[in-house]
Amino acid sequence: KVGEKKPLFHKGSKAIIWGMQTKAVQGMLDFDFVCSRDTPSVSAMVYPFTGDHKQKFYWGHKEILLPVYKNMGDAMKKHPDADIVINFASLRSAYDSTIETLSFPQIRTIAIIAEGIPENMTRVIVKRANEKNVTVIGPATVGGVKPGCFKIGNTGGMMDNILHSKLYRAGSVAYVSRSGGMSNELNNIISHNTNGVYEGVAIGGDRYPGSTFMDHLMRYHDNPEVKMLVLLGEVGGIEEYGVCEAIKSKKITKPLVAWCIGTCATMFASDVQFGHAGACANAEAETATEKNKAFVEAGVHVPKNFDELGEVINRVYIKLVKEGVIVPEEEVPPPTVPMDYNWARELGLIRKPASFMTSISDERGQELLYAGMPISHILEQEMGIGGTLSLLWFQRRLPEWATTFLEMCLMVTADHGPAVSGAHNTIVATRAGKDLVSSLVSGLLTIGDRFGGALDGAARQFSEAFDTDMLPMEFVNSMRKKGKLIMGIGHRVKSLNNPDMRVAVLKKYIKKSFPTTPLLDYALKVEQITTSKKPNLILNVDGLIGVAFVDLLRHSGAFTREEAEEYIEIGTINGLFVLGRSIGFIGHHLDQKRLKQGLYRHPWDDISYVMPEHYST
Ligand code: Q5B
Repeated sequence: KVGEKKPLFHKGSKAIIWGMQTKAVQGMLDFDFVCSRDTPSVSAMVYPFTGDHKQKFYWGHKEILLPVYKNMGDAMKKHPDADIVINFASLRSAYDSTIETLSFPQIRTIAIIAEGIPENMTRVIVKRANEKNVTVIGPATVGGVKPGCFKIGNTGGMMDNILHSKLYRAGSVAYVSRSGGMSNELNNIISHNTNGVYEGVAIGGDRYPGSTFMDHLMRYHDNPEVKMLVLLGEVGGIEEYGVCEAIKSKKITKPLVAWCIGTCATMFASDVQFGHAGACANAEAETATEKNKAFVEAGVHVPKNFDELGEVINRVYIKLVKEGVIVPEEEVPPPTVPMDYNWARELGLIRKPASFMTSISDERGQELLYAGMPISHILEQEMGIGGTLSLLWFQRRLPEWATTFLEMCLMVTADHGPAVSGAHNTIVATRAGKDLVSSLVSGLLTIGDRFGGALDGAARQFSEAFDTDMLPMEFVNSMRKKGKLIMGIGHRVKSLNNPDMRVAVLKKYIKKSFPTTPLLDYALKVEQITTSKKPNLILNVDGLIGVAFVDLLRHSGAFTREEAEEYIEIGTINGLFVLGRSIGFIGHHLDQKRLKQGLYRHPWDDISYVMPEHYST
């Protein structure tokens, strides 16, 4: 099977990937590109959980599309040149998908990445694969790599590692290891002590791997391009003794450097199970120490410890160079592969001005932050809606008297019955069958200068008059002269004779709790003048909140004067009415739904139809 003449991987190898492993596929395509392959090594992906579609990948600078099939049969039919399957299925589905893969004769190699496949199932896979002459790499492996030709999935790591270990071109040393993680270390050691890796396979950490050390060593041995062999075994199993036998019987004659990791197991009083399922010595012969001894006895090049592995590999390599067995070739720089943006940013190699800025919240970490404060603290400290609003609108924690004021504003503006413009619109929209958001928005869009949206205007007009030392009477007269209404003055139904209790309650609180209220006092003097003309020209709820808010911004000590002016300038205060009244609008929407109110049509007798006279009959 594995030892057959045909190489497992070559520069034209094509694979089908089982699983939506886009990162691994992009890694393979980048590897192909840096190896100067003409075409991508991935033909298609199989993913039973979505319909057939295409996924976008990079081929160097270009974007390409790779097909994804729901059905493995379709992938095989459409890509008859693919002879490798890299199976990223989870341990639950890896068995079934591998057995299915084995039913397609075009597939000669299967890499199974999943860890934890039950051993009895692996043995069935191995048996079927052997019957069909298919090489299985894994399970529980990262795969393998043939520099300059093909890499399985995530083998070799990121591009910087691939370049560092010169995996873009072939060397003369072939290795086999159990561990996928350690195969990366071998790439590093071998590339720095020899002319590089010819091929490397990690057979996986299970007790019954799909292919064995000997399978791959013999494959390498039969390949004239491979001049020396490296084996990295580990504690557990007796595979290594087969290799020793092959050396003794001269089945393997190429120089072999070998080491079994896990020698520290002897330092423990009891048996040690290392990370891999198979990495446990069930007998003395399975210990790393015994296996290393056997290697020495068989005449293998064995370092004293893992740290010395590179030196020993280098010694053997230098000897082969001196003997002329290996002729190092001149280095040809590989093509540049554009670096993945996220990776480059992680490495700190690039910077890019953000197209989006925020300074109020951050959801990226373990806990959501409002203006830097973890949400758990906000709840623990019972900061309430007022505290939350102060963090998200003003990026600071306002004193309690201020947050209570904010909450009172939201409460008094929450609703003012169904007759006001906004609530009416919400109700009409709801009765026309609109959903909650549409109905709410329909009401909100009514808020403006005349209805509920006079808070900012009042804040601006009153503070401008106050700051320019205008007497209240001068202010009223100047507005009349300009033909402008004073924002925050006047109400349709509330007046001196029918006082607005919302305004009364709020005013009482403000006078009691605010450190000072110069603008409110000024506005009350204006109100005295306007109400003397008409009793409904009171300082209304918008006006009261508007001017009191300016007093809060200017005199709470929480804002600089510039910040206070900026908040007035950018139109902050209407937000209180918008937020508060949303509560009421939602209430009206739900109410209409609950009352099963049908489509609203305005009664004719409530509309005065005034047609131009010349059209009347
Ligand atoms: N006159 C609110 O007007 C209203 C004057 C004025 C000088 C003024 C009007 C106005 C400014 C905007 C404002 C917020 C349209 C109101 C709110 C929330 C609400 C609503 C609810 C809720 C009412 C009669 C005479 C005329 C006018 C003069 C009127 N306003 N002069 N400055 N501001 N205010 N909006 O009653 O000589 O006869 O021609 O626009 O603050 O929206 O409950 O309904 O919670 O939902 O229709 O409370 O005041 O008065 O327009 O017939 O005017 O008074 O020039 O003088 P009215 P008009 P003249 S709170």
